[in-house]
Amino acid sequence: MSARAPLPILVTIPISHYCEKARWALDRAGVAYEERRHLPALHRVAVRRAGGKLTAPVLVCPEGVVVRESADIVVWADARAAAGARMIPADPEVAREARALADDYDERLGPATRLWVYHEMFDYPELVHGSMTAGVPAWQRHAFRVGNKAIAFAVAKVLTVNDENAVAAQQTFRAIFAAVDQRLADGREYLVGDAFSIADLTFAALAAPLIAPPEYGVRLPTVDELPPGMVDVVREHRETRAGRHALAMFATERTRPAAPAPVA
Ligand SMILES: N[C@@H](CCC(=O)N[C@@H](CS)C(=O)NCC(=O)O)C(=O)O
Repeated sequence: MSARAPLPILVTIPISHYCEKARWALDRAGVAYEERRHLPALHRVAVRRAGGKLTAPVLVCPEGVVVRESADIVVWADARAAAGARMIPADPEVAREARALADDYDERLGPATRLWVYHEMFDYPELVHGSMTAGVPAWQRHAFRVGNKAIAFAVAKVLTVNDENAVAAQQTFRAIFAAVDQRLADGREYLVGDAFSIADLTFAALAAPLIAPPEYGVRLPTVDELPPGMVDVVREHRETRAGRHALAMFATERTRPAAPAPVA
């Protein structure tokens, strides 16, 4: 009887939208992996041990390769995907356009939605308790119960979460949504070319805090559960063309995992 081959390990912060992007790409490619989940701030030890720098996700492949950026994890997964599940378009010109859009969402949309959500959720730890702690080791679940304020302060300091930056973040994501709205105005089904690509995946994953998709890899608060400062903004963004596109990508393209349950 042969032993099961070791699986790639994905080190994550379960609620993180960059980590959702990596899970989505691996799930879509049908790659089985083991997810090791950690609380923000506490993730740094695991990320460093895995050979990463400071941020999650990090993918550690059985052959020793370490992939430290979510965009590179998408490329790694894409190389293992069946023809109908590819995320990098075959045509080099289309691929260039899709990757340029994805890079822009990585640089501007992801940080903006994250900062805004941390700002709005700061006083509501009980709302994110489930998504923050889903699948993390038991001692971290306990740490969140007793130390969620300290963790929130640490994250707020690293990300410079304050009122002024929350306003700027909202301007950034509104501008990106407006540009995506415009791109989709001709009725196209996908952001680039005629198939789902890294551009749709990256936009939808990093827009998730503004659209609360039910298919997200961990359970997010529903729209009706959101705090007062968020609910109207989320309702508004779900109704935009860009928001509807992101919701549709989650509904139709967010393949469920081939992976075993996360290891606690
Ligand atoms: N460019 C990175 C960004 C990832 C990122 O910012 N991850 C966040 C979680 S949403 C993180 O680990 N932040 C914690 C920290 O910087 O300490 C990628 O695409 O993988």
